[in-house]
Amino acid sequence: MTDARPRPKMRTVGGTLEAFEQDLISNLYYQRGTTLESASGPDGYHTLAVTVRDRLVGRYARTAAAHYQANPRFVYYLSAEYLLGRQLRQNLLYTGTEQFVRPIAEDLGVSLEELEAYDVEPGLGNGGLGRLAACLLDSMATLDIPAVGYGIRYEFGIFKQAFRDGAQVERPDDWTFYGNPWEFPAPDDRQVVGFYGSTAPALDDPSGLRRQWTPAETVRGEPSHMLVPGYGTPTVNIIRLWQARASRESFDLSRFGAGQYKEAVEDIVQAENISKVLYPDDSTEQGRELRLKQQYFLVACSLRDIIRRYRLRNTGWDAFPAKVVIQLNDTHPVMAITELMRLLVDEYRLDWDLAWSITRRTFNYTCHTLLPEALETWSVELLERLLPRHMEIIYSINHFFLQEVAATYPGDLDKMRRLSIIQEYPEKRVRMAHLAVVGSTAVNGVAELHTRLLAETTLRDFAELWPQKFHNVTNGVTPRRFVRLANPRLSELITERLGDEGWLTDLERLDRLAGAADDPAFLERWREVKRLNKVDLTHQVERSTGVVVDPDALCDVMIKRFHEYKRQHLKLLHVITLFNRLREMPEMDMVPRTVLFGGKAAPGYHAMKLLIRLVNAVAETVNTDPVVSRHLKVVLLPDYNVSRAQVIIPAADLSEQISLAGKEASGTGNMKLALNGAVTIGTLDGANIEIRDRVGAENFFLFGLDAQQAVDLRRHYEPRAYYERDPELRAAVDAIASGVFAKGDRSLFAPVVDAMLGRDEYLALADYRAYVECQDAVATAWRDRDRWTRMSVLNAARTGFFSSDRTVREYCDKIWRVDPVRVEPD
Ligand code: CJB
Repeated sequence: MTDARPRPKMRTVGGTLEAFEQDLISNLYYQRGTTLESASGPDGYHTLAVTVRDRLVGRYARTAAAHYQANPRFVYYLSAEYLLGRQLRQNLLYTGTEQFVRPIAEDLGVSLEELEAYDVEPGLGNGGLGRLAACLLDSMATLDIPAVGYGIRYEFGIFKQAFRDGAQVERPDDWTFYGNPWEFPAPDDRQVVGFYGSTAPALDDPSGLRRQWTPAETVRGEPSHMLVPGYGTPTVNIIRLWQARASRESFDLSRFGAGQYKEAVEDIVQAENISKVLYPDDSTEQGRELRLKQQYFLVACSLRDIIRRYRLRNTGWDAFPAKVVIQLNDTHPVMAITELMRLLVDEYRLDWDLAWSITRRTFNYTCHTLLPEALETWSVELLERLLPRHMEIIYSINHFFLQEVAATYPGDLDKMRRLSIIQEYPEKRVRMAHLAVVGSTAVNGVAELHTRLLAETTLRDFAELWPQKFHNVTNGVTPRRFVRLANPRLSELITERLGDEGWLTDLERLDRLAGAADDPAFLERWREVKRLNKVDLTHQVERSTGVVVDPDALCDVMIKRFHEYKRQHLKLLHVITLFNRLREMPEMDMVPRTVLFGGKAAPGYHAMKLLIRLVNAVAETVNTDPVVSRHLKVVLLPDYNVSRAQVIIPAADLSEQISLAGKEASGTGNMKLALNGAVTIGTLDGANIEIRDRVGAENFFLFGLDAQQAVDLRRHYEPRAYYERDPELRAAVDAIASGVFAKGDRSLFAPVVDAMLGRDEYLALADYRAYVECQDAVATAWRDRDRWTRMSVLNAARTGFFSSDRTVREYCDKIWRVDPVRVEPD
C-alpha cells in the first residue's frame, strides 16, 4: 500500500442544520414516541444518537455495495476484546454534524455535555489489547481497507471500579441499560454452535482423518453490528458482535407448567451465560471452562459468517486464502485454526493436506506478551470433553508438524518436546501460542524489542525453524480519538499552525511543529492549552474523589492496568520518598506535583488489589497532611476507562512508563501521552525505546536496567542489599511497614513489604535509586518553563510515527497484502 494517494475531500453527510433538526424532532416522535415538551434525558440522547447514526448508514450501504462489487481480499480481525470508547462525539465528528448540535441543543435548552452523560462506552475489553483492536479498526476504515472486526457482545463489560475504605470493589457494568443506539441486530445471520458430545469415523474416509462430530449441546449465536466509520472517507466498516442465545427448544414448557420455574429455564441460563461477562483477568489465565466456551463460540460463529460472506461472490475453496485473511488478536481466538480445519475436512470434505494448506495461508497471529504465565494453555482433559473433535484435530496437526520438525532436526527429541503443541508435564495441555504459530503464515510482535525478544526467548525455537514467519509491527493509536476528540484545544492549535487538518490522517506532518518549539509565542499558547486541560482534569478529580488539586502543579500520570510488572509500586516508593523529604524538611522548595494513578486490578489479583489499597492509603495520608499537601497530591481516579483516559491524557505533563525492561510488550498509553505533549519518564521497554529514538534522548527521561541487565541481575538478585544500602529507599519501605498509612496497623500492608524485600520479582528496588534521581532531574527541568514546553512540543511533533494508520499500513504491506477499496463519496 502506498501512502501518497489522493483522498476524497472530507465531506459532511450532515446536510443542512434545518434538515438535521427536522430529523431530530421526527426521531424523537417516531422512535421514542415522545415530544420535545416531555422528552427525558435518555430520550434526548437516544434521539441524537440515532439521528447521527442514520447519517452513517448510507455510507455503510455504499461501502457494502463497493465491497460486493470489488470482491476484494478482506481482513477479518478476530478479537475477544474491543474497547471502542464513547460513540457520540466520534460520530458527530466523522459525519461533520458536530457543528449543528450546539446551536440546536442551545435552542432546546440542553447541553451536549448533559446528553453525553448517557453515552456509555462499551467496555468490552480489559486494557491495551482491546483498545489496540479499536484503534486498528478505526485506521482500517480510514484507509478504506475492507475489514470486519469480530467479537463477543458481552452482556456485562469490564467491571466498574469503586473504592470502599480504599479497597477496590467491582460492580457489574450493565452497559446496555438504556439500550445501545449504535448497534444493529442482524438476526438473519445467526449461527448455531455445538459443544461436548462425541466423534465417530467418517465411513467413506480411508485416511481416518475425517470424522464426524455429534455435539451434545447447541447454542445460537446472534450477531449485531456496530458501525466503524473512517475519518475523511465515506468508508464505514463494521464490527460484528455475537451474543449467545439458547435454542428455542431450551425452554422446558412442561416443567414450567409444573411449577418448576428454575429448572424450566436452566438450559437457557447455561447457554446465555456464554456471552454474559467479559473475563476481567488481564494476562493471567483462570482456566475456566466457560472462558474456553466463549473463545470457541466467538470463532465458530465468526468463521461461519466469514464463509457465508466468501460464498456470496466466490465458489470453490482455492480462492479462499486470496480473499480471506484472518488476524488472530493474541491467543484467545486461536481455536479458529482447528475450527476451520474441521469445517473444511469434516463438513466440506476437503482432503487434509489441501485443508491445511488453505488454513495456514489464511491465518496470522499477533502476540501481545512476553510473560510466560500469560501464554494461554488449555488442559487436554477439558478440550477432550468440551470440543472432542478439535482435540483430535490438534493431535493430527501436531503429529504432522512434529514429522516436519524431525525431518529438520533428526534425533533432537528435546527440540520436539519444546516445539510440540502439546505440553506433556506436569499435565497434558495444549499450548495455544504454538498452535497459532504452526497454523499461521505470519507471526508478529507489537514493538521492535518485543519482536526481538519473542524470537530470542518466548518463541525462539519457532523463530529458528521459520525465521521468515516473524515480523514486527509496532503498535499505534488513532489520532482522531486520542488527539482530536480528547484534546480539541491542542488540535485547534496544531491545525492553526500547520494550516489545515491534514495531520489527522497523515500524522507524521506533526514534525512541522518542531520549528515552533523555538517560538516563544507558540510555547506560551501550548502552555495555555495544557493549563486549560489541567483545569478540566482538576474538576473531574474533584467531582470523583473530592480532592482539590492545583492545575499549575506538575501533572504526573500513571494510567494502566495494575500489574506487578508495570511497577505501580515503584512509583509509590517515589511518592513516599517525596512525602518523607517534605516531612523532614518542611521548608524545602519542592516542585508542586499531582501524582495521578488510574487503573483496575483483576478481581482475583490479590497482590494488586492490596497495592490499590496502599495507593489510596498513601493518597489519604499525603493529601491530609497540612505541610506535605501544599506541594504534593496523590489521586487514584476510580474506574479508569477510555472516557477517563480522554480527559487525563491531554492534561498530563509527565508520562510514567516504568515497567521492568523486557516485560511490557509495547504499551500504547505511552504513545497517546507523548502525542499530547507529555514527556516520558521510562525504562528501555516496549515501544518506549522507539519513542525515545524519535523524540531524542534529551526529551525523554530514561532510567533503569535494560532488558539484558535485568535478566543478568535476576540470577543473583538480593533486594535486601538495595534496601540496606539506600537510606531513602529504606525509609520509604519502612514507612509502609510502620503502619503510618494504615492508622498504625502494621499487618495490613505487610505483604507488600514482604514481596519487595523477599523476591521483588520485577526488580523495583534495583531500579529505585536511578528512578528517584531521574525524577529529581524531571523536577529541575520543570522549573525551566520554556525548556519543559519545548520538550513537550517536540514530543508531540516527533511521535507522528505512532499513528495506528502507519501500523495498519505496515500490516497491509508485510502481512495482509490487501488493497483499499474506494467508496462512492457522499
Ligand atoms: N496486553 O492488554 C493486554 N492484554 C493481554 O492479555 C496481553 C497483552 C497488552 O497489549 C497491548 C497491545 O499490544 C500492549 O501495548 C501491551 O504492552 C500489552 O500488555
